[in-house]
Amino acid sequence: MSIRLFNRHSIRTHQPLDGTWTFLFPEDGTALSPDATPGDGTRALLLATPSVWESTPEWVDYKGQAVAIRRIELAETGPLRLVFEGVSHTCRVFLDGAEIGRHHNAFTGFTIELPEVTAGEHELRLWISNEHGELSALHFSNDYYNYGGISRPAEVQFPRKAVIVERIHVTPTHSDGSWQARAEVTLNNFSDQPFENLQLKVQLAGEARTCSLAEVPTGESTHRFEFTCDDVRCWAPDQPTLYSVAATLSDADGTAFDDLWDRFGFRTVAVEGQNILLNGSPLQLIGVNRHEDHPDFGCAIPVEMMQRDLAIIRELGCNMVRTSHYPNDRRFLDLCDERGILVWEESHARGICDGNSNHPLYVEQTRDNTREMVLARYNHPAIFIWGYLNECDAWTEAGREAYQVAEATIKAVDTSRPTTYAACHDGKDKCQSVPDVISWNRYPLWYGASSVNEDLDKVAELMEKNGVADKPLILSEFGGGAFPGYRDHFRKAKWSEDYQAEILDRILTDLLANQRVIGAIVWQYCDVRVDAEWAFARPRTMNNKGIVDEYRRPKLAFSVVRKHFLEKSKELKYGKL
Ligand code: ADA
Repeated sequence: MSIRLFNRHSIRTHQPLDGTWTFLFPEDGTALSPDATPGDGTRALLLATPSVWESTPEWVDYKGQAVAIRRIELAETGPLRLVFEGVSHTCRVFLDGAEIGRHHNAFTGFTIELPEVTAGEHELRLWISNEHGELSALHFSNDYYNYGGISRPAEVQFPRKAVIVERIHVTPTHSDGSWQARAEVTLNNFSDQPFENLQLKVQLAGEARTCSLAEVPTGESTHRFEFTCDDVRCWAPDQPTLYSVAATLSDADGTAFDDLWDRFGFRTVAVEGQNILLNGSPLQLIGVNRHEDHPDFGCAIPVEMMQRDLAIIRELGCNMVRTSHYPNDRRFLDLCDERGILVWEESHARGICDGNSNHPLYVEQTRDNTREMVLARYNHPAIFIWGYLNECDAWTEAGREAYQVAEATIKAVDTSRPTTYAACHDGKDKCQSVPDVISWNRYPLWYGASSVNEDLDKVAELMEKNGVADKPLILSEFGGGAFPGYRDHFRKAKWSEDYQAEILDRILTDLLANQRVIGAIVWQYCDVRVDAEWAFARPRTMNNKGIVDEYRRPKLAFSVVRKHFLEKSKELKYGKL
């Protein structure tokens, strides 16, 4: 399995780390030492990855620690790089018993570089925990489920030297009738010595630039290249044209020894007054909130299922998807780039308030997760906005700090896209001046009796009071629950498919006619598993507000939303530059 949907290297060799790992679980309790061995107080399970252990009947409810073991082979002594796109949710990595890395958070990837590993077989071990508590401020008992396992693809790379192309960030701009692109190439020298006399070549949309590097110091170093690009087509939802960028490292004699390829699109995003402009023209967003969740796969959604989700989302008439409430698998973002589906990509957080925001790691983990999201996902043209801290404590000291840190972390890496967060705490919210775009989660006719127009009046009042009335406004969540198959045409009781369909009809009729709101994002695409502690308000221990159920079978509301979105789509026009 490939960690992306296109080739990223023609020189650097790599092998998937997917396939069978031996997972060990404790016989009793939930604690397990990283050096646990089969049989010694443990129970073993062969698990093909990417996957989550909840996809097996025996471990379907397990919250605890596990150890995953497999062997890797090196044909020659040399540098080694391990790439994990997502381990859920906290892990420590060991090679031949020695700890070589750690990572927190299921939804961002991490890498481990070793300058020299000897040829032959080695044991790779991951200690993994999906527990709630001291390890994580962001993964706790929530309105979605925190799974355990190697949930996204992984690979081992064999760089020829201990200096590699780490990443390329491409920023397209448009002026005087032509496209320009800035490529920032970051090198990673993971040895303890500088490398001397190297060459770095960048190819972008058919143009090439080369520079000589007298010295590449230890750690990361970044080099900038500017391109003017004639005869390129812009990326737009109805014309999702993608281009390649590649960076190649060579010795002074021109022998190439490392490369990295990525994809990007020529398009601009800007905020102007109450609008978000894509290629200079105002965007109107119609979409769904989607969790990565499926009864058979947990959060480890196979690429075939991602394609199916996007086909259903397209069929619904959407032009965007919000990755509520965490950074999504990059293969999903690749699919969105290719299909022209706009993405609100969000760093990991949902409802961190009251007790949860006292966690000592809250701000630090928010910063790390947000930074990892932006660094790894910078080039996706489909991402038009970064989100963070959905419904968190925007009124406490810790909360305000987290909001400011998330915003600053994004802007330190990327000023080419706007930012937002989904608010819900009415008069208490004190962070509305922080993001570029205002978003509100409202549940008219579900949690309250008010109509969407009454709710929008309330939002307008809050925006005025907070001094943000001139910013763009998105309704980032609205909807209601329906127990799949429960029909109640006459009474239309709460939890019936009929009631859900009716309220979405009423909400969308008013919302899509409202000129002030530039985005309508239904909560939510599909029903999802939630933590057992949420069962009191969540029949089936599922969040049942999906307009398709957990197996993607449409509820009555599906055709209602589709009717409104298809009608609205007729008005949509996308700017081209
Ligand atoms: C919130 C939250 C969602 C979900 C929703 C609901 O707005 O952002 O994650 O919990 O409420 O279903 O009540």
